[in-house]
Amino acid sequence: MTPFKTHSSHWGAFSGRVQDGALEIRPHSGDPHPSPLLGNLPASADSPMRIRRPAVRRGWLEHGPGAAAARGADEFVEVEWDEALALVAAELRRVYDTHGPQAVFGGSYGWASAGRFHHAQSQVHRFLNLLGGYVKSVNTYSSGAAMVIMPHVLGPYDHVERKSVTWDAIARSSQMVVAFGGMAIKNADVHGGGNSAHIVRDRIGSASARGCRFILVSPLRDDFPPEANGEWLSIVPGTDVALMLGIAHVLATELLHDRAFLDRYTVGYLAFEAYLTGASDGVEKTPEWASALCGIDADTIRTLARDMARSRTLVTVSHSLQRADHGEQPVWMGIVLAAMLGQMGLDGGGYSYSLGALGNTGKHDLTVPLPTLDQFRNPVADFIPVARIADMLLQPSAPYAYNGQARRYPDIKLVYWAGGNPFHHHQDLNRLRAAFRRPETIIVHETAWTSSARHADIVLPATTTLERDDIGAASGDPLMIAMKQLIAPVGEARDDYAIFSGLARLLGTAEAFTENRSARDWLAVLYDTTRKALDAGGHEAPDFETFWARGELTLPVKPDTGGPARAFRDDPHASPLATPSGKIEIFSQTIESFGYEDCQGHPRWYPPHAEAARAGAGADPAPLHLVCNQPHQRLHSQLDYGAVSRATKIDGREALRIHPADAAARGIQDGDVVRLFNARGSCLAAAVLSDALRAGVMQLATGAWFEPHDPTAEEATCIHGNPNILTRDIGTSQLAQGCTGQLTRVEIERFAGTPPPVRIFEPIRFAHLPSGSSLEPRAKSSGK
Ligand SMILES: Nc1nc2c(c(=O)[nH]1)N[C@H]1C(S)=C(S)[C@@H](COP(=O)(O)OP(=O)(O)OC[C@H]3O[C@@H](n4cnc5c(=O)[nH]c(N)nc54)[C@H](O)[C@@H]3O)O[C@H]1N2
Ligand SMILES: Nc1nc2c(c(=O)[nH]1)N[C@H]1C(S)=C(S)[C@@H](COP(=O)(O)OP(=O)(O)OC[C@H]3O[C@@H](n4cnc5c(=O)[nH]c(N)nc54)[C@H](O)[C@@H]3O)O[C@H]1N2
Ligand SMILES: [Mo]
Repeated sequence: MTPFKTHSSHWGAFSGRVQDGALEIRPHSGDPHPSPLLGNLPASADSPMRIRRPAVRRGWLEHGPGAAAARGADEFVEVEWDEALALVAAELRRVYDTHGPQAVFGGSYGWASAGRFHHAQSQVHRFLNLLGGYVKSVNTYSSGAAMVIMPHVLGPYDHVERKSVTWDAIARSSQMVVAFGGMAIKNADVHGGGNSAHIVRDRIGSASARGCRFILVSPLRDDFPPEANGEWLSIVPGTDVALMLGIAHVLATELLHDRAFLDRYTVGYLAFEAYLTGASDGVEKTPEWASALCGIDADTIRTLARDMARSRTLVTVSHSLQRADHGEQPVWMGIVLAAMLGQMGLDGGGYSYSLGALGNTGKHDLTVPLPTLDQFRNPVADFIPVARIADMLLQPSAPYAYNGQARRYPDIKLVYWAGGNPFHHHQDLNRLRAAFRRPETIIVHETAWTSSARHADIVLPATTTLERDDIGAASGDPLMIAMKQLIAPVGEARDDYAIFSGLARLLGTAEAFTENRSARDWLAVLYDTTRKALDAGGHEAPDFETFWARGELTLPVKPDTGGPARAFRDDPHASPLATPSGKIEIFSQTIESFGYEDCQGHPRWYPPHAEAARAGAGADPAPLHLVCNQPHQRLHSQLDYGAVSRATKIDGREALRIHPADAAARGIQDGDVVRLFNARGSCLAAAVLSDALRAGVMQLATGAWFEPHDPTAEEATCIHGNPNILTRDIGTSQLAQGCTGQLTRVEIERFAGTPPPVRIFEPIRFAHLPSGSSLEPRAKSSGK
């Protein structure tokens, strides 16, 4: 019998072994609710989707670097590693020498895999920094709007709003949790870097058993676990700010708001109240006004407001709410609502951003630092807000606004991606396809033939964590795990570290990049940061070999003291917020001074953008809301070819949930293949009728691998069911320029005729160049 070895992943800690040729996985014994997503993992060992050898796009081999309409439609040619590394090194040298580091985009956004050393982003950034740097990206697709507005109004992101409220406090003290966007249990299944104990379900269950009410504000009924015994307020997507304003109006007019708290801890309430009452714009934000927008009746809003004022109430705002038009507003308005209730800093009350979206948020902080690879300094100052990638590639040097700055897009010649899938994460994929035709060269390290790999020029096969040793650790997770290699590298796949080391040797930066250490040497070196801190804190601090042999180590956590919100409440002078005023900014002079019409001095209701007309659509070109949320069956696009994800497909197609009334109006039945379309594109999916949705709302999770029916078409249809062919590629506002992919509007019809079969998971067919043809790229073309 092969022994089990410890390992970890974004879905949780586990141990694994190969038995009779098959990978067997057993969740960590200490995990009360292991994630079903672990079931996708075995596919990464032997799927035909794994990239087995380096491959180069045929057109790039034949014509050299340059803008290329064929990207995404061309064939690939498999090459030897030596050849691939030589091509990449020569191309990097050419671009750095001719155009400088500001022509290289190395943002490389994405989740990659757990593991502190083989973390793809750290590796690619360290590597590119030694070559002279790269244009980076700032903020995330997760919380692009929140990360920019928070520092203006509440303090640095990930400080007050995510460090103050724990699950223990909720289980102990909350009487009401009003969750805008819910706390879908599927989301807490994952945490970047690891999640060794899935506790959210139990904590919600014990709070509920104690009598805490959980109010779900969402267009979907299943955005709470059953343990919450939740009360569902079925809201029109994109209208939470209107509902919050309606609640605030009741609090203000019935004098249920905490004036003493507002005076002591906030600035600008009166300017906001003038908006609430209509004194400043002529529109009173009554519950009736709110109801007409958000679809929740006025009396329910009134009762909710009164209940919130009389209970120990926690307001939570999900990531999803701000991944939409004017996404800054619900984040800010949620803070204002909580401030009016006056409970910030009280046990189980106040405000928490994105609680429930990731498994470790709301757990206790660690007291020791985690092992972290130094990425060195990036000499290039230029950056883009992460979701502006297509704008950047399509409009070099075009001006844009961001957080008070007047900026211009850089002119990018080379794109380097390791550990992310832009053809998963970005919006309006037809526009992204056009953008990806522009650079001279695109290099991707991938484990699998994702759509991003298929749109690259040079694809280098990376190992997954199963094929290497690493250290698993994540913020908020007390277990550090020895991630031991479980299987041999698949095909000729190499670790990202080995790939970059090979390139660094050709480019003369090997000594600095590797510091003459093997991967195993690095693990011991990185581990030592944590070991030293443990030792200094008087904790057990085993040496690396002891940790490795044991397989895991429990790290110390901070006590539950109420975090920065409690400190601020206890003494706002000694522990001010890191905002310009040191207080909660209900009115922000800084934001007002930017002069943006789409994000002004205090939170407001901004109507959503209208949809453009499209041929074939009725009077309203896109009458239905489409919620494009996170998938329960996988993490983003990762392992969409795994068993758990594929079991949820219908004839290989992604399932779309539609309300029975909307289906009936269009003659759509359960299991039908449907076509969704709007002004940007179209996709097929398989209809599932469900009354867990508000009528007028459909839901298609992200992550089905993009499969264009005709990869050469100007406007491609995705026949697999990727919603990002439909979403809009615009920023949240000029303030944050965040991703707005969560919501879009569409029309839907039954697909007439025989639907094309989904073939995205069939093995790639490689081209074979005629013998004697040179692998050296010919004379390079002129570029754009
Ligand atoms: N419409 C819409 N779009 C969205 C969202 C939405 O709500 N709606 N949500 C957004 C959010 S919040 C996020 S975070 C993004 C997620 O977007 P991404 O993080 O880009 O998505 P992943 O599928 O996790 O991509 C990670 C990639 O890294 C690869 N990988 C894994 N391990 C390794 C490794 O060791 N080395 C290398 N080289 N590669 C590796 C995987 O195969 C995978 O392709 O999507 C965003 N997109
Ligand atoms: N299983 C799984 N878990 C994940 C991920 C994954 O890919 N798979 N991704 C992880 C990542 S990277 C992130 S950033 C987090 C994201 O965390 P979130 O952004 O919070 O997650 P989503 O599932 O996209 O959205 C949560 C819910 O918000 C609701 N919602 C959508 N629009 C509105 C609206 O306008 N108003 C209201 N009130 N509700 C609305 C939807 O019904 C949706 O189910 O999830 C993490 N967890
Ligand atoms: Mo995310």
